[in-house]
Amino acid sequence: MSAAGTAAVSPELEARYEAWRVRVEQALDQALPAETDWPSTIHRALRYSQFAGGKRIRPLLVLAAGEAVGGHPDELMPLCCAVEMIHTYSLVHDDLPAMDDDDLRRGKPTSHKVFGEAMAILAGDALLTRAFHLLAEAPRAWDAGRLRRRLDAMALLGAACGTTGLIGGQVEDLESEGKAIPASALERLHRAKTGALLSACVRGGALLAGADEAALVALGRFASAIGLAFQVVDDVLDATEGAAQLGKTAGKDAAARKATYVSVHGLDGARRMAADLLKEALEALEAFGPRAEALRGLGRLIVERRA
Ligand code: GRG
Repeated sequence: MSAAGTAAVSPELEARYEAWRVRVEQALDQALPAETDWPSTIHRALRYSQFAGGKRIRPLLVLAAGEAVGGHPDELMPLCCAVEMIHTYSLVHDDLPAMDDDDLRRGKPTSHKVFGEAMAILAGDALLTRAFHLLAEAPRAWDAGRLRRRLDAMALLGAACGTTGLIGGQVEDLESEGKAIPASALERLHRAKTGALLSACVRGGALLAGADEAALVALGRFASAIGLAFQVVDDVLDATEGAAQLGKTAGKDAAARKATYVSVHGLDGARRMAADLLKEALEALEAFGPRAEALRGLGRLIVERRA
């Protein structure tokens, strides 16, 4: 994640994130079929969106959460790829004419603009399918404990993507367009649409790294606060930044008369909420000491980002 214009994290920490990003890019490249593999159109389409940029915040959360409880990045790489594939699928489908109808994503024309609607739908489906396929490819030699952790992480991720998570949030988002909804409904929507997957990254990374119950509870508190803060900041950015900065159409929420943290709480109110959520998130990490430094930095970047 670029922290351009902010001093949210030290140059050393930013260099560590960059090294993690490189590993994630390589793992994603290996996990997806080559463009030339049959049937090449769908492979070109899914690679187009998967490698269109993006801050890779979700895999970084997986790795940082794993590190906070003493995990090794190799064990976490399949989950890193899976969450980024799922995230990309959700963006490809969200941009479709039947949903947000957007032309620009990550600074490039959206998938359906380049490959057509049918191929964009299939590219999203393929990324979602590959995410769970990859996680199911656990080596036969693994012991029962390791397999159990992988299965638990898959279940956690499945729940985060389902009708009470990502999809549920998207349903409520579509149904609430043009309506005034109470602050509690807005929070539920955002916790499902954005928070659930972010939370699954943190809890899933910690779980795979062998976290105990107390650590999982504390990291769950961090994830819950940071998951909501992410969307509060997204609403602020949609209202304050331009398309060149965001890499997507700006001001869409207001144009679609969507309830957002800015429309419900005002710009200053939304900014205050994001700062309070960051404080809450950082408090949840107090017991982890220096091992949670990468996670703390991601919390700060999420709240202080400009794109
Ligand atoms: C279609 C099932 C389905 C769900 C769509 C992801 C989503 C739900 C909608 C996209 C619009 C939106 C504002 C989603 C909230 C999550 C969000 C802010 C996504 C953008 O995430 P970033 O900033 O994007 O991490 P990059 O491009 O950096 O990966």
